[in-house]
Amino acid sequence: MAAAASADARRRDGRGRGESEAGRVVARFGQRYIVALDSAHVGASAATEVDAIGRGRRLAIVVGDRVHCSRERGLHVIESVEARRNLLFRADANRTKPLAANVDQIAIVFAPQPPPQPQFAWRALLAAGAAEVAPVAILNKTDLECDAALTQLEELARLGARTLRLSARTNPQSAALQLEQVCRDRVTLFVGQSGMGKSTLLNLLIDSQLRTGALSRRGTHGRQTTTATRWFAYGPHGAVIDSPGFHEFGLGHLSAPDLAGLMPDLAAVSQPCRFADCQHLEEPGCQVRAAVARGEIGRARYEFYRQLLTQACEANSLRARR
Ligand SMILES: Nc1nc2c(ncn2[C@@H]2O[C@H](COP(=O)(O)OP(=O)(O)OP(=O)(O)O)[C@@H](O)[C@H]2O)c(=O)[nH]1
Ligand SMILES: [Mg+2]
Ligand SMILES: [Zn+2]
Repeated sequence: MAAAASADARRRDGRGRGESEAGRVVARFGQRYIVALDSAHVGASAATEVDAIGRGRRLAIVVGDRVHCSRERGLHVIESVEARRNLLFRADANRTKPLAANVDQIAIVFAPQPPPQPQFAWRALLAAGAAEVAPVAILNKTDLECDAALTQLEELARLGARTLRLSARTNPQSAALQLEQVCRDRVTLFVGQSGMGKSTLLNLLIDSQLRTGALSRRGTHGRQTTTATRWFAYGPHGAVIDSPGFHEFGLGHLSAPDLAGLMPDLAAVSQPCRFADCQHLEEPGCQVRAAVARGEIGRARYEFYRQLLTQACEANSLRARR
């Protein structure tokens, strides 16, 4: 069975570069990748994870990609990337970078300490909506005083996220059980600002011991403990992905009209605006602004929408100029 499966996974590479093996990109370090060859799922041996490079710099390769590799002088070379189901982006200063591909759900991890930015979770919810993946909001460190964080968790539930309250430190067994139920048979991308406990939570689920803040504080200079996104097979059908803490999801690929549709509180306004193409800015007869004035939509959420709209317009005009 195993031999047949791996023989199936091999095929002649169309460019005549010899045997081609299918696999999954599980990590990326600059221009180098780690690929778990499909044979790894059968034997579950670490030896079937191989180092690889991409064929040419133009081939965009992301953690989570399904790829086909050839072998050249002992080195695996990624020749092609299969079409992705979805792709998520993170944003740094002025650049947007791919984060991971082919995920089923996003686990947004936050905690009372370090103080979370509400906009991180808001942006994550939009990114999830745009990629058509389910959001799960996880409040970790419930052993700390967490009234404000609980309020945020309730808000995220109203905005459509499934929610969990966990303490990896004081109640690891319950945390593991709840995570297992959420992550089983699915591909779950764990995201959140640095120090929220993503790696600590993942250590409850998988065999590898990921570095966490407490273990590696000595000797590290940066603020992030996890430095690279990493895919781990979880059971026969699922995977969990650890990612380094980052500030925000990249949403520049969304068009202005998409934004309000992806915010459930704005989309829920029952009356249509006077103009069908209303951007909910200064237009007369805007029902979104009316709902803000009545207190049905929070001012912070509306300001967040305006900020995203400005960013989307800037990204669009940048694209148009290229
Ligand atoms: N009090 C408390 N501390 C926790 C809990 N879970 C994790 N921590 C601590 O929070 C710190 C950060 O944990 P990490 O798992 O490294 O956080 P991370 O989100 O992976 O951080 P980055 O890799 O930098 O993005 C460590 O000191 C953990 O021991 C918890 O449930 N309660
Ligand atoms: Mg980490
Ligand atoms: Zn409007």
